[in-house]
Amino acid sequence: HVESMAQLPSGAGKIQRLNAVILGEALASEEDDLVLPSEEFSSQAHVSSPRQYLEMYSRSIQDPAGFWSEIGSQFYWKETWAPEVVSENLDVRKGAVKIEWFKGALTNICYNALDRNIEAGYGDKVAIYWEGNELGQDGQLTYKELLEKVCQLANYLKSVGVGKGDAVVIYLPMLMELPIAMLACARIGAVHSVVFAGFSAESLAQRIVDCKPKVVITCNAVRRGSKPIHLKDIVDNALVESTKNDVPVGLCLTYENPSAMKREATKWQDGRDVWWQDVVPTFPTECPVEWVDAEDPLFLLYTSGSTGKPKGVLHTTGGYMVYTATTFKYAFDYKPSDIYWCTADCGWITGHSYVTYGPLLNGATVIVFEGAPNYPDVGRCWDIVDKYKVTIFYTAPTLVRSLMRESSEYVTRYSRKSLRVLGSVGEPINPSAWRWFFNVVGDSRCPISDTWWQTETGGFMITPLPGAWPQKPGSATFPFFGVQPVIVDEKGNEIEGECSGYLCIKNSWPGAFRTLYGDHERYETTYFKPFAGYYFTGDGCSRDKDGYHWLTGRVDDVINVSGHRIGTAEVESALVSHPQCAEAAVVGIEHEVKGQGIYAFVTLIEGVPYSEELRKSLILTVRKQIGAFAAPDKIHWAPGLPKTRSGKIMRRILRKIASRQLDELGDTSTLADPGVVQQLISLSDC
Ligand code: 6R9
Repeated sequence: HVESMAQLPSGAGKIQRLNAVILGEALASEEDDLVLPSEEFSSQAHVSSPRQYLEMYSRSIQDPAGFWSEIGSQFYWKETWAPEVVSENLDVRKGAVKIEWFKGALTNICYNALDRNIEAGYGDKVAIYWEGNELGQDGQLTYKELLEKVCQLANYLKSVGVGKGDAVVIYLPMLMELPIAMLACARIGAVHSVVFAGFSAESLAQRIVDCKPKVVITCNAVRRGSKPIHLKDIVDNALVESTKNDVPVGLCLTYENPSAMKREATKWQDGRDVWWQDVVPTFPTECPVEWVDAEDPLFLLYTSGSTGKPKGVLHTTGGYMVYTATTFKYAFDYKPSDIYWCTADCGWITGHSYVTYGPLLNGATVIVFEGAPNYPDVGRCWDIVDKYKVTIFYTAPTLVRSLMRESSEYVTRYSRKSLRVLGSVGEPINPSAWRWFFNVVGDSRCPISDTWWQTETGGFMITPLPGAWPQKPGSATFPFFGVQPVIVDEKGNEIEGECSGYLCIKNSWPGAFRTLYGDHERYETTYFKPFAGYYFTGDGCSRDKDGYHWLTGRVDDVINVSGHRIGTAEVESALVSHPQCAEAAVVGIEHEVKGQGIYAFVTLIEGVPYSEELRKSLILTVRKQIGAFAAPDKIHWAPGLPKTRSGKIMRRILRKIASRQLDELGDTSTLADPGVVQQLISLSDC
């Protein structure tokens, strides 16, 4: 793997010399650690060397239409596309932003995920292993069985008048019925909008009012950890609210989840509510496919912006299908014998692209886990890995860090020898968490795919291809095929070479979102106007001398201290490298002299007491790793951090606590544990 010189195209097809991967030099300078893939791994990988990556990447940039046509033709299309494949305008100055891939072709993503794989001989292969909240509570469906379930629900939905283009809101926990419902909608051309079942009635109502679904699909209750949550009550409240806003929903299809709640105990509205188990199984197990245009909408997924109401990110069918399947295959080096587990919930984009569509399009066996990773104890993940012989494990840094706080005996008591690839998503993974994940969980054998992407991008954008490149802990490495990341300065000028700035993308890729539902103007303003001619990601990024990309967090989280731009993630990473620090979140506060100061919330390893000495030693660590200018002005001891149910730290709340604007905390109801906020406030003066 020691390639002396490699070439990495960057910018508009320009080939930039990459002084990459000169192993001896990089290690000698001690600037970065390289983690080399093993010979054994690389030799069996889809992409086994930097050179092979570069060849494929160059082709994807020089001839995107040819590159994606070739991959696209591996799917089933009722009618194929015109030779153009892609038509795009990303430049607001030239008129409306418009992105189209495979326009005019007819296909169906459910057909491609299920029927096509069954025809290819995967009918009796397990599509989904379901693991419930309780130990020993499980189930499974083969591809054939999954298709039958999907068809029954699709037929039911048709019978109640749901057709092509109609919206269906899905508010379900991680039961098999969640991917079943998504696929059933896709089969009949309906547009699903999954709302994470941790959202409040108010948030659910807001989404219902925006997309006006014909049906809401939910279940009566769910148990997460030891806590039962009555989902149907939340839906009831949301439907009262949406009715007040002139969006009454006539049908609430409710799955009875008997291990959480009996149907007799469920509040019911006759005429509107229907039990899934009473109707769906009575429908035929075959359902003809609705062929849709590649550019017909597949789903809407609401995501929060920095201001205003949630945005309905709209993805269409053909490009999304080709892109999620291809990124899944390469970034995880997927092989048919793999058993794949992604811990994300289908309520987020990761669950759409990498629990449901990407893996199933590849004919993969997927684990759907309903429970919590710390129930009954913090070894649960590794118990599941051993139980199903998981080979690819994909999770978020927040989970890695929370497990790191506990004794590694919870990990090492399980074998984990089936694992071969690990993955990370959702936020930058700090090098110390990366190392723990790599060394402890993966026994220093499994490459880590640190996949950078967004709800808007549909699939991976910057990601390692395991086996291809040496890795640098904490770097998402290089762009995926067809993706042209550029780093621009405030004025929107592209910066070459070693640099940091705003991350933008030039040209479109098949998985890109096409609009914000009902608000194309906001789509253009938010994403295409800040730097004309580019898609603006909202993230900061630096590129090192070897061309590796380092995501530094949202630019709204960047702090400017005495003219030095500091990514909150950089300071956090330095703090958590301290042996007694478990987790850290950093925000900017106003500072008289420096413009902005650095305010750090720090969670210590279980059992370590707070002390003045420790405070000094934490600050010293940051000074040493980044520089004196990055030393935190304040360390705020935090027994816990405010996180959303998907594990993202709510910096908005931390900023308010840091600046003592306690009456402006805003909505804290979507936090996994709203109690941590009071705890933090009471510790403010320590
Ligand atoms: C997939 C997902 C998108 C934002 C994105 C960035 C952060 C995601 C990351 C990462 C660094 C990674 N992010 N993956 N930052 N390294 N590997 O999480 O989508 O919920 O829309 O969030 O998450 O800041 O802009 P979404």
